Amino acid sequence: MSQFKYSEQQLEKAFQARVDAEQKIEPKDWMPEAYRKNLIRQMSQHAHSEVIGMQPEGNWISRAPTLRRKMVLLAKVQDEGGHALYLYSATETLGVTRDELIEALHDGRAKYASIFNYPSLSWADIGAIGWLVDGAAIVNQITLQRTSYGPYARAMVRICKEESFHQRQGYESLMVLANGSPEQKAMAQDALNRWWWPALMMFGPHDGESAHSAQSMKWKIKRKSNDELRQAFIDQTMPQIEFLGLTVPDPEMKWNEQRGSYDHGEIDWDEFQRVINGDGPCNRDRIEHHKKAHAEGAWVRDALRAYESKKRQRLAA
Ligand code: FAQ
Repeated sequence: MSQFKYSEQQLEKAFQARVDAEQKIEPKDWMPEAYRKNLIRQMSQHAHSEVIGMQPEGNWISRAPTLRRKMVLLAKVQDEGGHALYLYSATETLGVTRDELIEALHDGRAKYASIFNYPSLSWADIGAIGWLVDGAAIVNQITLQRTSYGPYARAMVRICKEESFHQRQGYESLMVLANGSPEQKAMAQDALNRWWWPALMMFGPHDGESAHSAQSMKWKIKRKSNDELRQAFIDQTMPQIEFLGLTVPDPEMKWNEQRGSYDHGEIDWDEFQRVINGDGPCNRDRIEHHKKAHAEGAWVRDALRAYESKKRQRLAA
């Protein structure tokens, strides 16, 4: 079928019909330019989040309390780098280069998850990141396994399996602290106090304030709304907090019998806006660190390119 025979409107109608019929959109299929751009935005920001997310955890690799914990943490941080690779590769299928994506991260045009702009101050934070941050990420990513763009959906299937291990190891690590000495239990509570609200912010603004949601839901890029996902995360995490014997840092948190769900206090949206606009506790450090690591890795990229070009020359000869 030649697309030149059809008007833009007809193509858009056929595209929406495919999306509505739950057919996956693949890289070479026709797609509205705004769909492509929106996907590049969301997927690249997701990739950047994975890679910047390595920093707060990387901070504790050399200080992990036991060899076992160190091995698990190393494996987890490596997994996050792997997730970024799947996601950057999937984004590149939309006709954008890795260099362009990194440039947008470095000059502040592309965001990454707000949560990674908070510092990891104690060993308990590593458990809290696995339990709450990966836990929140999974709630969202499970729904993204059914996103309409094929390469993104397939990347999510593998990522979710790995994130599930991350979440469990985080919870197990916090369980040890919560059942340990009074000092250890206090560390676990302190970590929960500092990571709880930022974890809720990961789901983005309220649905009414969410700029992209309506269109993204229509195109089935997003399958559930920001508020729905946040509520699902709260409902699944509250019993886990109770099981640990810790207290959620939200005096308004209350089980609502009628709704079969928890009511909770309001997020500090001013803080959220500050953090996503570059003014959180660690934004500058995170980007500076990434720029430095990227510059230091230039020789690896050069070597790979030289090797590729030699290989091509040999093949051509
Ligand atoms: N942080 O209109 P919406 C992980 C921005 S992976 C920063 O609602 P949308 C694994 C948003 O970009 C975590 N910015 O946007 C791990 C937009 O600005 P823009 C990452 C945020 O896209 C664990 C504006 O606000 N996961 O943690 C945030 O429809 C441990 C308006 O918002 C994903 O990226 C935020 N929290 O919904 C790694 C999942 N929220 O772009 C290491 C895929 C909103 O116009 C260690 N992404 N903004 O400049 C999504 O599902 C969506 O993009 C949302 C936001 C739900 C994040």
